Amino acid sequence: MFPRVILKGTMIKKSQQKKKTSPCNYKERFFVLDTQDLKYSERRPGKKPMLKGCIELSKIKCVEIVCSEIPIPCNYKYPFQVFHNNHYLYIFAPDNDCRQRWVKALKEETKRNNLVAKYHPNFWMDGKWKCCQQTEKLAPGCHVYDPVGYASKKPLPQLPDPEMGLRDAGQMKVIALQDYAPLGDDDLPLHKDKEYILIKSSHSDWWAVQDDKGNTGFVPSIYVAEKSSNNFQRFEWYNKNITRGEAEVLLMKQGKEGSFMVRDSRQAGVYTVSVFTKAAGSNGEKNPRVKHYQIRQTETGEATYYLAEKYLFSTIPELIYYHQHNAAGLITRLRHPVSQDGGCSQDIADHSKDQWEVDPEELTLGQELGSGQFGLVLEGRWRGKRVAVKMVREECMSDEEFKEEARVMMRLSHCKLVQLYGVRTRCSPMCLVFEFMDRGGGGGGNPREGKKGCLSQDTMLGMCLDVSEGMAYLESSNFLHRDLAARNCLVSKNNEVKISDFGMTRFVLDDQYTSSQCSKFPVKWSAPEVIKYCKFSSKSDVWSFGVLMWEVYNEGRLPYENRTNGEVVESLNSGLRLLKPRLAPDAVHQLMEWCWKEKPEDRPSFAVLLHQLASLSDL
Ligand code: 4IP
Ligand code: ZN
Repeated sequence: MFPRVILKGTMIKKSQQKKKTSPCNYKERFFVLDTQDLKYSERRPGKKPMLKGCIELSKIKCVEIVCSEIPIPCNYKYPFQVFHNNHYLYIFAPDNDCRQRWVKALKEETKRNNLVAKYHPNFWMDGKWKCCQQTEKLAPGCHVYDPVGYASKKPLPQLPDPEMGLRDAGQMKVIALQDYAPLGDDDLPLHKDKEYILIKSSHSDWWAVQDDKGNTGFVPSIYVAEKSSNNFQRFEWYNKNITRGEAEVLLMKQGKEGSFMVRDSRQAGVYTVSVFTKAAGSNGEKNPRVKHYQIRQTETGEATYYLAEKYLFSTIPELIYYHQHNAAGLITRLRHPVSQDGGCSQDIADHSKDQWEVDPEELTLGQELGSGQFGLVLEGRWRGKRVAVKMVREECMSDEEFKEEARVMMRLSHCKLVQLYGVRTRCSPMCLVFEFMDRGGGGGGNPREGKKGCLSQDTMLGMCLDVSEGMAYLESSNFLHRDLAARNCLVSKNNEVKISDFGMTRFVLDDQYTSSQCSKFPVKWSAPEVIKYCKFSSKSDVWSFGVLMWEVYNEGRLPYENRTNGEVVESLNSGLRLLKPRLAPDAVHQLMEWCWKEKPEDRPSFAVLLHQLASLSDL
């Protein structure tokens, strides 16, 4: 019922400088982390502490230490970062232990969030990122983000014997798996992802290494890995001595969509990814099975590893990390690592269920309204309200994942979004209970169903405004739609539009729909970076919004009507775009073109689009 306190303590924070005019300062604050928020207050002698800031944990997208050579301008010297709501909060801990405690606890509480794939290991300073020199504060990160901090789970070994001298061991290179702050005078600090020369590895716990400035010292051997070899023993998804058959047994036993492991293939030096799926087989029937994919390697180049499709990576952990977030040709995303000894990691606590569980007694089902991505849609009644109930066919949806996310989705509430009221998971089939959209007598339609020539300029602009309003809300909530299109919007009888199915594509199990190379993928609504790298962002939603505006001003015509997906990709690559709809005023067409800029950062945000559309409607 009440949030539980996890950590508290005094640290220094840098002002987040949310506005251009915000001052840059460092203030001592009393921080409290509980199961819901990270709060900080000012302590005033003899008075109650005054709350200065509160960050909802669900809004946090990255927590990591900051590695920097710059002198720290305050008394506490161990910085870490919290990236949330598009702001970077830098906090300085008094010592390394304290910093590790906070980072670990914060990572633990946020690991199921919509996290960044990459982050910036160094500070944002004087208008640029010290790590990668990018000059946009919200530019994507330059280092792979580790949401759990696997390496840090391991305890440190006993300190090295000072008598143990440094001797030459050749020119083998190692890479730091994480930062290490020296404990003794003989140690060398490590900076994650930096290269070091290995000088001596005869002692198994402490290795002597040399950094790029020629400094030498000891570091814990578990904190570094040989550069060339595939050293990924430390990952819980890697099972060394396990056969194909044993892997199948273990994964079938888990029986969870997307349970996976990496194992040695029979061919020496080759690795295989084994993954469990319930998705329908080629005959359309539900078919629980384990699929095996060999990790392949190209002959040349820096990044050489790939799995199903040619997304190339320079290391296997990077490849696995990518496929943990993108199916990209696999039957399913790699969802739950399974290890020989530990079983499957992470299950959500049961108590969180009740918040969104719909009591079957309160729900009555009525006539059929249509069918959607996950199965039939029925009309229903729930707590005196008319509702739309989506029945979910089991093989269509990754239900465990969805249940985790339902909590977040129910918190999204806006008059331009079709509200999710709750989920019924305890009976089969699972069903999702949504707000009902009344369109006259019908069951709620979409903008494409309107009769040609019926829509006035005001109506069309109004529809675009409604959608931009809903999307601006999603954008500010850091939530991506990923499949914005007229078909996913509903129109009420007074032509008010609401957005539906936001975020739902993440739970679709049909590979034909989730891989950009496949037939059902909505290529015609997708930004180039989504087609090429499955890179979703608010700005890729903006691209889709441009296509939606085009649909509205063509009164529901299909974009690129007679062209195949392949042809569309080709013409986008050569810089061509959809043509100006006859009914669209120049100003509206200019907005569409703005949404279709090649580079995501050149496209407007939804906040800007909303503002622009609103000013057109005032004319
Ligand atoms: C304030 O400066 C404080 O540093 C605030 O921190 C900070 O808010 C403000 O940043 C900054 O303008 P002054 O006290 O000199 O006005 P605190 O609330 O801890 O005192 P953050 O957002 O960093 O907590 P802006 O960007 O919010 O203005
Ligand atoms: Zn960077």
